[in-house]
Amino acid sequence: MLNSRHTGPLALLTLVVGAITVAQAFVIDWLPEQAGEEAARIDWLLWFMFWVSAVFFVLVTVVLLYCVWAFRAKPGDETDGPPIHGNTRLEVVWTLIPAFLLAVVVVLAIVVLEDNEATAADRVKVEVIGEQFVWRMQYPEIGVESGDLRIPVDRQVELTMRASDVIHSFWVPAMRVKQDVVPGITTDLVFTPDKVGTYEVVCAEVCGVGHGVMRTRAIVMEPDAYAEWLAAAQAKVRADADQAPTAPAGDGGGDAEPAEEG
Ligand SMILES: [Cu+2]
Repeated sequence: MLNSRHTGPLALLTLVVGAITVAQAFVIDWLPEQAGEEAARIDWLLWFMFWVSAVFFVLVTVVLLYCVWAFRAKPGDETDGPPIHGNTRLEVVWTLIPAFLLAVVVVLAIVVLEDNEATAADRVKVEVIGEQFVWRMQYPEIGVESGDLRIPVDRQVELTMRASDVIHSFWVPAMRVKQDVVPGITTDLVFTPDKVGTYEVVCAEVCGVGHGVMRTRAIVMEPDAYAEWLAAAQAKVRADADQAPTAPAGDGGGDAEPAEEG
């Protein structure tokens, strides 16, 4: 059992390692800003797992460091340690505790994912095509295509995603959502932006030499501004269609051929 001469140094070491662990969690700004409803839930789960891990990290580190120092061999001591076969009670305890914690995390993760993936009736639907090395956003109901993802604030977005060549991954760090985009199948991603602004969209699956530049923007707009943009984009599509019926629709990225005038 723990000898009283160990308690002082152990307590001190626990304070030091604990303080460093807690400090780095607060001093360093680990996560990007949150811009969607899902982000708070994901971050809550992340920090929950962090703090549980932190407790055990401190415990294990303190015991390890202290044992290395307190029970080191004396110079010239060449003897073996006592023969220990095992300790059933200890092994049961150190199996049950992690198993319990893992079960808790699994349940919490299921709850968070259920919440994050629940769809709202009035969601905005956008189709996303991933191809080496661009993202194309299509608004099928109105025939608009855009290089940026433009979406209204405080309304859920559902992305229906396809890849035209290799596997990509659609990632919006500020929304804390990421989903693979895979040739031959359709994948979905839902999120609810709750802050107006421009956020990065990143391809998170190595997809070829241009993978690093396969980025675009998610532009979260006030509902009025979004409606205006949508109307303008739609008007442009109609005007283009009147002039050249086969011209690709779009704003940014889509209109490679100059429209024929006159
Ligand atoms: Cu990619």
